[in-house]
Amino acid sequence: MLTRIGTFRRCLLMCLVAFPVLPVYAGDGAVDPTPSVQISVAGKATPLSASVLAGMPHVDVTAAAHDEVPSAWRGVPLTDLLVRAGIALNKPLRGRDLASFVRVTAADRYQVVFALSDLDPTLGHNQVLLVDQRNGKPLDKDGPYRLLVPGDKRPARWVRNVTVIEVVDGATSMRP
Ligand SMILES: Nc1nc2c(c(=O)[nH]1)N[C@H]1C(S)=C(S)[C@@H](COP(=O)(O)O)O[C@H]1N2
Ligand SMILES: [Mo]
Repeated sequence: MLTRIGTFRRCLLMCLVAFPVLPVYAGDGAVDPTPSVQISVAGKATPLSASVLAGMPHVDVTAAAHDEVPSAWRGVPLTDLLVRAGIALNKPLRGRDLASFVRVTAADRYQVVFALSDLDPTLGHNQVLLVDQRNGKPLDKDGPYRLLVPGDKRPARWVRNVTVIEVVDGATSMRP
């Protein structure tokens, strides 16, 4: 018959087998091969490393969530990231691209979407930034990347801890 302590030990052993605690080897730190944000267009994923993101042109915006004191945010325009991933937002969208949407996913699986056409400067021209700095410092628990939509009346689309940005073809009736 199993004693109480015997059952406990068996449980402990089963937990260790089911959820092994593996050491995470971080490498020598010279190169970070981990993609920081993944951009995916029509199912084809392009990882964007932290160094590539850091090297892209940043813009500054002052904005406040809820009734907070406004913060100075710095980030990369979402349109620039999409152009880099092959979406031609540097000219007016046409045809079935007008039925595409952009889905942003966070580490906690929170998701929001934007119509691609709302990001087109010749149409909705909604300013959306992928921010990596707040008041001159990296984002801590909300980062390393957060979406900022300064024109929104409440910060529900200010997605914290962004991991994936996808462009999805939403057309159901147009020819390819
Ligand atoms: N990843 C993630 N981002 C998120 C949310 C969330 O649940 N998960 N909530 C959103 C909502 S509804 C709001 S109001 C703001 C809150 O941001 P704050 O905590 O900085 O005020 O974050 C937004 N971003
Ligand atoms: Mo919210």
